[in-house]
Amino acid sequence: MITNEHIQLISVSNSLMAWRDLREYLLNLRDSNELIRISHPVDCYLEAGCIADKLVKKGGPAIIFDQPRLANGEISKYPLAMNLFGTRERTNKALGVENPKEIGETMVGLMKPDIGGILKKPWTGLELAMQGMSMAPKKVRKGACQAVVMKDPDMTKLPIPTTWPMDGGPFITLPLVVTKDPKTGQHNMGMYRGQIFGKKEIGLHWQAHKHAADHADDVGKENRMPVAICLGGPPPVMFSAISPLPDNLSEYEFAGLLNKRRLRITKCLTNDLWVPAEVDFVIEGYTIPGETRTEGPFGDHFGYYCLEEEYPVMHVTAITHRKDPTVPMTIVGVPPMEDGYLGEAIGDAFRPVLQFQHRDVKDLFLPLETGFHNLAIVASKQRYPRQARKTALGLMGAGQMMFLKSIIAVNEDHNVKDLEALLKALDYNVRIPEDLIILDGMVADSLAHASPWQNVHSKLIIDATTLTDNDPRSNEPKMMGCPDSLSISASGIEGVTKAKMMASSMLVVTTNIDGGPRPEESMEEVNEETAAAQREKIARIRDEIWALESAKNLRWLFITDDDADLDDEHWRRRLLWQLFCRFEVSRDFHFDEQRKRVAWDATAPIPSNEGPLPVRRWPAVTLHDPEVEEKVDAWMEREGL
Ligand SMILES: Cc1cc2nc3c(=O)[nH]c(=O)nc-3n(C[C@H](O)[C@H](O)[C@H](O)COP(=O)(O)O)c2cc1C
Ligand SMILES: [Mn+2]
Repeated sequence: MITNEHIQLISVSNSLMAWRDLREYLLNLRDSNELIRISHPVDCYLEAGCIADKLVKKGGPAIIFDQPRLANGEISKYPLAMNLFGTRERTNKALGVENPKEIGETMVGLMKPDIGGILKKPWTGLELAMQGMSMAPKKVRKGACQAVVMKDPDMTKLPIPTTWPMDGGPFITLPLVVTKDPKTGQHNMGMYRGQIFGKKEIGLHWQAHKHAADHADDVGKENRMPVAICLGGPPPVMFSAISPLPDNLSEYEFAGLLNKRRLRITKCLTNDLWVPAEVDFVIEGYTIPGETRTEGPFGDHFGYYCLEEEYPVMHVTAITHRKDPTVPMTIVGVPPMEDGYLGEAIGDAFRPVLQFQHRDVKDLFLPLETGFHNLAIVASKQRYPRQARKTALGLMGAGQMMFLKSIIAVNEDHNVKDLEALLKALDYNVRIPEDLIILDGMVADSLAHASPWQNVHSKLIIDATTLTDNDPRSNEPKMMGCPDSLSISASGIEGVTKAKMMASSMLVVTTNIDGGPRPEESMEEVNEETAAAQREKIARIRDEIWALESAKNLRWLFITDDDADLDDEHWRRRLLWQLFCRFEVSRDFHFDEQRKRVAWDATAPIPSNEGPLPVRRWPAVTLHDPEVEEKVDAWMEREGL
């Protein structure tokens, strides 16, 4: 007889599997009813991505399109899979863990072998050694990924979606890009999207801060740089490509550790790179140092189209694949989306490692609504005055945390995932300007379109901890709040569409900016006149609110566009995105004369060079094509999805 306990055991062992390849994972999803197959033709152009997005939003299953229709109307020979990681549970299954923090705990275990303990209980050391061994990749002569060699390599035969209507073309959205350090030969595997320019040309979007860009800089002008793009493979191999690993840990070793078996690697046919042998596709080729091409636009993680930029071009020399390959892809855009689950898993997996290096960090949360890089909430120890600020500064320089725009530091017992608690901390603990620390001219994410310059912006640390008893400021009087009637008075101000109190010292108002960027289209040209009018309007609204008697104790004033509906059920989530993805600290933060309060301008800015700091082109928001969306909605309703 099978008892409940048995069932639990079976499901635990199921979820903790090591995956041989993508197929094994897909079969498991099928058997647990988490996969649907679509056997009628579906367009790679917009339709497949729209379906995947809708499924993610509903916490729905993974999907395989068996007949993906290519741009030329033909049906691709290869199935397209999407939404493989679209729920927290599915991501955990893909990683073979019950909670991603197990991954970090294992890594920390490897980083500090407890010598004393190992001597007393040798078997604990044995397990570590075993895990250590599973990290070394294993070279094999022929990989499953090379079972079939495409006669005339042609990228346009692969089912590669165009996910948003204004995208510059189809993009590989889950690529595992392999390069090697020209000096040491150490391989790197990073996920950098690839734009399909033609049969044999692919744009490689490795941002300046990433390992492949580092390799490219060291190649030397006279040499070609070998590159391979792998698709598919065991899910932990894919996860490894997005993981923010330290410089000295290779993704291949990490993939072995994650998947609890050594990663098999095999040599490419037309260059000397070694690639994971069990992936579904390998696209081999090279870049020519110095050669670039305009890449983008592309609807990206922040919910905006990425601005066009110059990026290297890969020339394809071979395409090989498994006998039964599947092409996995994703769609990114206004959060929440599938990559949100991957990002959350990264956060959970790497928190223990971060805490091992930064011992004051008690907890850390990167809300997916802010695209991960725009906000981190950090619970820090605060044993001595200003310790939390020290913690935040340390994190700003830790690996890919360098991309962060804002950190809110909170007390060590603060629940970092609780938005109400966060508002309370900002409301009660933050004195302006003393608790706002602004760092000008720092590293920015290449995707940060609100930054005044590409890759350079200002950073903000908000110290929302309580002061220690021995802090020089510890005898300051308590701060007061505002009456609720403030929102009513503020709504009456000309130009204010809606006003709402968020907390006793926090007010948010929405407005409509004449000639301002609309979500549907990007704004390419500077327009000094309308930009000046925008600045004036914001200043007027701000000053009139500040002048209200009921605003005497207002410390935070948020101003944003009225495409945010403050009456919507999910308005706070939406507001997080709206506030953090539209503002630049040094440009859009305004203090009053006594500097006791701040206005946070998060209206989409009009491009301009004449303001206090430049506003670059302002991109459109990722929105589905209405016709495609209607068709997809109708189809999903018919199918009961
Ligand atoms: C779906 C997805 C797409 C991504 N696209 C890019 C990209 O186009 N360019 C980039 O530099 N990073 C991109 N990233 C982030 C990198 O994969 C990530 O920073 C990784 O750790 C880089 O590896 P590296 O440190 O070896 O360079 C993407 C991540 C995900 C999850
Ligand atoms: Mn790397």
